[in-house]
Amino acid sequence: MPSDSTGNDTITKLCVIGLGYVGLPTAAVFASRGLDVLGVDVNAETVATINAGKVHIVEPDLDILVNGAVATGKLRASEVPAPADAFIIAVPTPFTEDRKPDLKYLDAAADSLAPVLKSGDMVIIESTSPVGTTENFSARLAANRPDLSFPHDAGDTSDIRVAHSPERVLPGQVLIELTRNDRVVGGITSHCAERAAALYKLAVEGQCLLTTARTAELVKLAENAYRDVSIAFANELANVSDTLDINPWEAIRLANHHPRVNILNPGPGVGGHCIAVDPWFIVDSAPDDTNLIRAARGVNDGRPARIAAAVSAASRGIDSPRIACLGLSYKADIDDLRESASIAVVETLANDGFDVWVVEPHVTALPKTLNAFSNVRLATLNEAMDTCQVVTLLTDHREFREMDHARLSNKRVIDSRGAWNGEAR
Ligand code: SAJ
Repeated sequence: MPSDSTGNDTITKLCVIGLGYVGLPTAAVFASRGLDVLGVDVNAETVATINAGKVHIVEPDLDILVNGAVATGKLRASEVPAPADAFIIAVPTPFTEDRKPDLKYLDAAADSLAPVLKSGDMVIIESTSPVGTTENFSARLAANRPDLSFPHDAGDTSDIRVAHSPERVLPGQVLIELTRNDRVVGGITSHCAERAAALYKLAVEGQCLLTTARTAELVKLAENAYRDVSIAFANELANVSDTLDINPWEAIRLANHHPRVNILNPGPGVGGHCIAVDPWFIVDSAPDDTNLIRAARGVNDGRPARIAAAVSAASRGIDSPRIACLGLSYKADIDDLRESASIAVVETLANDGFDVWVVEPHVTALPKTLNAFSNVRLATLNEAMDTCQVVTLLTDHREFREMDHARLSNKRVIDSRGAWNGEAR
């Protein structure tokens, strides 16, 4: 690897492993800064799509960036890693059915990149990870490559540097947040952190905040658990308000006039691949110290059943009720259905035997779990509003927020998001 005037290694070749919601934008941003970037994904279709200058995920402006990077030859994709100066790992870290971290994709990434490592290289994990993962990753690489030294046992003089720098980007604003957000960079040693920060400084306008790998791992988990607990508080207030027959959105709006109070918005539950998952990584690492985090998960996971029960109650007395469920994605104005609480509500209603008309403008077919029900169909907003006596707002897409409220006048309405001014609950 070449060195700069200070004797530090310069990075010209980058390999990004995992080309999903985080990896592909990251690869494209570094390519746009002039690095030679190889994106690696196990999915051959994804690789072919990117090499054709196209994208397989919906994210504002990503298509233009990827297209430009591929056209200039700065970005290309492959199913296998190749030698580079630095490696960024952005593979999924889901949880198992019993809510334990499932690190099989990280293990596979370590095994696939180990053969191409050479002295002076840097490896950075961006995937959200339980505390200790980066050190274990370093040990796994070492087991694959006994000819090289690694920082978990060789310290600052190691041949390879290993760091953790969690992604913190918000879907829908990934390219902006990728460059503008501050970046936490945790090294197994301080030298590892400094070298990883030098890479990010090529693309990041925000600050690079240096720490240890273990702290960086906890920071990311803490951010998402904090948001989960905050949303759980709002959802618990909605449950309380329901019992006491109070409009929760009005109560929260009024409470938020206090200068030190900022309660979030209740909803049908917490979806997405991060906030509904990451808190369990903390619980798994410290089960006796995490009562609050666990309780928050319970409150949020209980919301879909609560909303479904409210829909059931609103349908009472109607002969063969038809239920419109507006929105399936986990939050507004995106197409991502992962862990969506809206889907959980529809599933419960379908299991209860209701005739459910789902409206989701961002998809062309129902997900498999809902397709299995003969009493659930995908409909247009007009079809659902013309047909159904009960209307449930589950995901507050713009189309629904801006809908003419007069269309709701003869309906029984459950607004799980408070998007229609909480005028009906
Ligand atoms: N939600 C509510 N009420 C609210 C806010 C959100 O019910 O007041 C719900 C949403 O509808 C959704 C869920 O919570 O179902 C999560 O949405 P979100 O917008 O809070 O977060 P994500 O999952 O899209 O992205 C989060 C972000 N983390 C934080 O804000 C701390 C993002 O910065 C992370 O990069 C991302 O997780 C990740 O990849 O970990």
